Amino acid sequence: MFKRSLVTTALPYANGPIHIGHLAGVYIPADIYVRYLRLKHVPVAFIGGSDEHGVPVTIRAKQEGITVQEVVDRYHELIQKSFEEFGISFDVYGRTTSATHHKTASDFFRKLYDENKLIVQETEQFFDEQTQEFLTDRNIKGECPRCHSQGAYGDQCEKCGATLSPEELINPYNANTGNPLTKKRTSHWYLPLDAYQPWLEEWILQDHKEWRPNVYGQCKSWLDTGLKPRAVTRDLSWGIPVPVENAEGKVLYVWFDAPIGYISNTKDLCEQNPAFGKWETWWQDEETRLIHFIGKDNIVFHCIVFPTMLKAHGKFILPDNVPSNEFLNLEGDKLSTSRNWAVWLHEYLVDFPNKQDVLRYVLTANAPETKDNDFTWSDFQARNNNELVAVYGNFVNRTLVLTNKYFDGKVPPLKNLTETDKQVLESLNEIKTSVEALLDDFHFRDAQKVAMNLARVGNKYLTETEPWQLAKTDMERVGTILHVCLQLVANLAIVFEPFLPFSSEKLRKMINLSACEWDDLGKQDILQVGHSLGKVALLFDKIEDAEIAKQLNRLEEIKQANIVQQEQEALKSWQPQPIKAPTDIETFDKIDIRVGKVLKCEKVPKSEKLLRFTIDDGVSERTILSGIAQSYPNCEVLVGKQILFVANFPPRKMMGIESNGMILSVCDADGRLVVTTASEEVKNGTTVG
Ligand code: B3M
Ligand code: ZN
Repeated sequence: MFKRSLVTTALPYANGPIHIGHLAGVYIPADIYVRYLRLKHVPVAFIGGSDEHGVPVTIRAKQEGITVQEVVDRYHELIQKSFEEFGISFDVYGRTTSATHHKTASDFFRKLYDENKLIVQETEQFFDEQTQEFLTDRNIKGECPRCHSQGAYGDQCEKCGATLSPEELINPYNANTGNPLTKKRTSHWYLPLDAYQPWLEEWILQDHKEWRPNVYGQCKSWLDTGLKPRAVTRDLSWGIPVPVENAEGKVLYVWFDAPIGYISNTKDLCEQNPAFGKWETWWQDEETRLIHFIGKDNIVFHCIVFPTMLKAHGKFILPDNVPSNEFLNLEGDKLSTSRNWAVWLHEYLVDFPNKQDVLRYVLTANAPETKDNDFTWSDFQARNNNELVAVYGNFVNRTLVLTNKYFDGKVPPLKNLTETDKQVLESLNEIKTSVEALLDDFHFRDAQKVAMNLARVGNKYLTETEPWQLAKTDMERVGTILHVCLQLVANLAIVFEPFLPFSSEKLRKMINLSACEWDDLGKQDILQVGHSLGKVALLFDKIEDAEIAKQLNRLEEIKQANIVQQEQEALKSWQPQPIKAPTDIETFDKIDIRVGKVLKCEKVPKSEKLLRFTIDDGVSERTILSGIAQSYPNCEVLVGKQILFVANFPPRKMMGIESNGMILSVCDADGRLVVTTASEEVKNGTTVG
């Protein structure tokens, strides 16, 4: 079987900081897994790095008015620091702008090219005549054909989540300049995925039935649809130049070079640290188990495209598993870097210093392993206060404080076990096998739950046996109870080590347990009688309501800012409606449009949209309802103004009020409705025509 594990995590684009979605979806599960393997003494290489090519970084450079190199330098450093701070224990964290990577990716392409494993195809692509550049999906924006929001990207609408192609966008334009686009022919190299379809079907659908249902299902649906050749080059200036003749202005497609980054970064690791041996052992020896941790939007690349590249190349092993999570939402909305809808790791640590493990705990407890999940600040607070503080921390603290108080901080002897004591100790029997079985299957949530249940058992035992009461009469009994509790505490320090490494280290110091031996997990005698404890401190602290309110306020401000931004987006791409089909003057004449004066204007109670107008129509007063309330939050300003209205529509009841006519208004580019009027004061009741 396998002798070693090579664990990779998706390379985040160096176009912005890292948020909780990244952590929950990829890096925490991968880190738990790797820490667990290390504790079991399985040789492992944990590979991470930044993805510094592709369009996202170039867009960021344009937005910030700095060079692309400056963007990737800035964010690579920030991302790497965040990972370190949260204890993501990479053996190497590389970058795809490194010399090693450029050479590795170039050579990879060149080998496929030389062996005729790639094909050339000419297609039409969107082109900006003014800037003389081809536009990739992410650089094209327009109106979403599904939800009709403005500013949808050529590959995806961030508003409704639809996957799009730029052809589908209504009024596509260059996202950076706002220029309209034309089509132009260009040729590219393609990986003929279709040629590998039969092999992929066997390798995935037959040989990897154990993959998570979401991963297996997505692969199956791609394969059922039928694979097509995929372009592996692009017309761009930022990236790895295509290493063949007559390819000026073309670079490797980011999704071609980025996964090769796993190989390049492994090369750098082995170069820097001889303990890891030769990189070829990690990538070319069948006894290495390759595991890719990714988010669900990366499944096709890691299960179909990259394996096909590896297969075509011929010298590499293939992934054995690709544990992929679904998405984490934030307070009910999709996380988004561009809309700043996120909890950024570097900001989190400013507000919650030293609380890395709280976030690790909550994100694992609520991990989107089988379906999309929601992160809410109230759940964060509840899990901290009710689980980490009230169960785990409380149990540990009571145990250690009582041991200090009654036994001078030394492990007391175990005497005359009762049935309860035995039952509690027996709960240790299963812990190792059950946590291991879950972790081996990538069920991190459930594994952490098992660990937490051990703390629950301890907490309940302590509460029920009340050693502080017994201390008045039976010190031997108190000693036995605390002895049992201390063994649980030691087990907790071990079992939580992969999940909550900072707290486990802190706890090990408190109980004076120098090394964490996974093999000790489940043992009832980890701490010997007479063993001295260390200094006791609180393992977790309560999080107050005010801290949560602060976070919710911040999100509310972001929401408001996004609304403003979306309005500006809409203005940028606004175009007049096409002229309607021809009609005639007779048809127009049938509509009786008149001038009237607003005598009263008020909001209709319980309606968000309706305003109730009382109009002087020149003959009498009439009531007209109009759905423009959102455009006139201070509708009194309309009183005294003249407006235009349709006078001969039949009466219509809305919200129990009869409306006699229709107020005419125009819709501005940002969606605001503006009432119309004659350019000078005229008699009420005069007609338009
Ligand atoms: N940078 C996309 C992403 O961050 C991409 C992953 C590359 S993994 C080889 O979702
Ligand atoms: Zn949409």
